[in-house]
Order: sequence, then structure tokens, then C-alpha cells
Amino acid sequence: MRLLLALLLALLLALAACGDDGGSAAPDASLDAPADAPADGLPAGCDYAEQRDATNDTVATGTAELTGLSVGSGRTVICGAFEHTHFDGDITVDIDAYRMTFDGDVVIRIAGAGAQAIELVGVDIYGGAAFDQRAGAVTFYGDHGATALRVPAGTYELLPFALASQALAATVPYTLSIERATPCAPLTAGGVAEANDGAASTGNDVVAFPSGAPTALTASPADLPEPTAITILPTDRARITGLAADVAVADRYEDKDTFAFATGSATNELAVHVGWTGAANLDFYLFEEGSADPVVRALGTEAGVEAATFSIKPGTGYWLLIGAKAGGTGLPAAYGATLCGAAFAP
Ligand SMILES: [Ca+2]
Ligand SMILES: [Ca+2]
Ligand SMILES: [Ca+2]
Ligand SMILES: [Ca+2]
Repeated sequence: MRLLLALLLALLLALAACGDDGGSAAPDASLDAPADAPADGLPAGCDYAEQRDATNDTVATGTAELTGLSVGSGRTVICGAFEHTHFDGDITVDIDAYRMTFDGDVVIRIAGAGAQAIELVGVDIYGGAAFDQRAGAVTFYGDHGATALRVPAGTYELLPFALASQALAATVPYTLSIERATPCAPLTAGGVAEANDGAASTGNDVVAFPSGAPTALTASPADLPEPTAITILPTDRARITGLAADVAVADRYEDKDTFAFATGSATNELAVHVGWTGAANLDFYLFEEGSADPVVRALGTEAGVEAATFSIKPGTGYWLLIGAKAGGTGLPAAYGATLCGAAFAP
């Protein structure tokens, strides 16, 4: 009996060791395979490969592929493709859905050579018992797409999508990857302080947010972004501070503060954390320098923090705009923003 128990324990330990491997969850993997070898038949670098493209669109009538994957210690990779053969005549090129489990802080990314040429590529993430509660989203921008999620442990569906006004000329393979996040730890001192907002708090507004209309450059020629002189390298953290003033405006935001910065030649991801105290609702937007069309919108309603992780273009000038939502309380509010650069090999 004791021998039987020992054998059972050894078997359980072996199974547990397999479960630690960054995501090789194929149930048919043989027990004596090396811990990080891909399961039988999978392409190199893939922990799961798309199996039934024609029936995995849950936005239509399909069902998610049950990958059996969970987030492990490394990067878990799902390999799929945006098929060029089933454009729906409207805007849908291909939508695929994959079910997997994760917990806590994760980063979800999508990459694929050729995906940048498709009009809109991203990933929607759904949780809840019926997988109908949106837990997050990725937008492909630059050379990949990324987002950081903080979610309860559970099972989620990831839906990579490609949308365009016409069919693709050729199928575009993609990798959808999930790994544990390294949070952008907020800096609490120093940095570049807002300096040019003026008595009316409009000196650095730059972008207007008219109700019911798209964002636009302000009509005033007198406002300019704050020149932070920050160039974010992949390992950099930088801090910006300012004051969201209590001003009356006919706009969706009261005080808007815009800060110019640039990315280094190897920086293709950025995490931004904005923190403040009190009841104000601050949001932030990211614009390519000179444009009023946002590439990132961080519009959460959590008290005292607004944070997002996203892909970004290397060697590019950007504007970070921090705005105080109109109609709330808690202004003026002093804020600190921390920018954390990163490099991801797509
Ligand atoms: Ca599909
Ligand atoms: Ca597909
Ligand atoms: Ca200000
Ligand atoms: Ca301002």
C-alpha cells in the first residue's frame, strides 16, 4: 500500500511539473517529453494552433476553441491566421475565438507580419459565465498590439479579429501571446513638472474634445504641448507632474494638459500610470505629435488611477494628454504620471 501511494505521489508530482511549463497543455503530451517541448504536431514556438477556422467566430454563430491552456511561468503562444477566403462582404475578414484560463496581471499581445497593413486588427477579451463581459481589448498599432489586464482568476475568451473594407489578398498568420505582466511601478518623486499652462489653465491644452464631435486641434494658436525633452528607452521610467485645474469649459474635459515626448529607436511598448488623490476622474489620451486623432484612450473610472499598456512606434514623437472629466468633483487635483518603456520582439 505504501509503495502504491509513493508511486501515485510521484505521478502527481510529474503531472504538476508538466503543468508549470509556460502553457503546453496538450492532454496527449507524453509524460517523458522534455518539460518545454511543444506538444506533438505543433509548429515551433506555438503552444496551440488554430484548428477550426470556419466555426470559431463567436461574434457570428461559432464557438471558441477550447485550448486547455493556462498562463504559466513563460509566454503562452496561440498560433492562428486571418484567412483571406471568408470576407463577409461588409467589414469582417476573420474572427477567431480561443478559450483559456488566467489570473491576476497578464499582458496579451498580437503580432503577425502583414497584420499592420490590415485596416483594423485587435483582440477582444471576454469573461463571465456566458463570456459576454468585455474584460479588455488590444489594438494592433505599430508592429504589434498589446494590453495589460488585471482580472480575477477564471476562464476567458480571446477573440483576435481582422476588419477591413475588402478581402485580404493573402492569409496573414498571427501569434496571440499571454504572459504574466511586469507592472509599471509609479515613480513618486522628481520628473518634469507642468510649467506653461498659464492663469487660465489653457496654455497646454492643444486638443479640444467638443461634445458630440471628434477631437480636434484647438482653435487657439497660443497653446503648445509642454516640452518634456523625454525620450523613452526600453528600460526607462520617466515621471511627469501637473495640476488638473477646476476650469469651466464647453468641452468634455475641464483642464487638458498635453506633454510632448518621444520614443527611442528600440521602444515599441509603453505603460502609462497616472495617479492622483481625491474624487476627480482623470483620463489620458495618446496622440502622434501633430495629430488630434488619438491612438490610445484610457478612460477608466477607478478612483485615483488611470493606467494602460499598449504598443507604440519606435523613434516617434507623441503627445500625452491628461484631462479632467467635466461635470465631476475633486478639482483641482495634482497628478503624477509614470511612463515605462519596453521592447517586445514580435
Ligand atoms: Ca475564424
Ligand atoms: Ca482564423
Ligand atoms: Ca494644468
Ligand atoms: Ca491645460
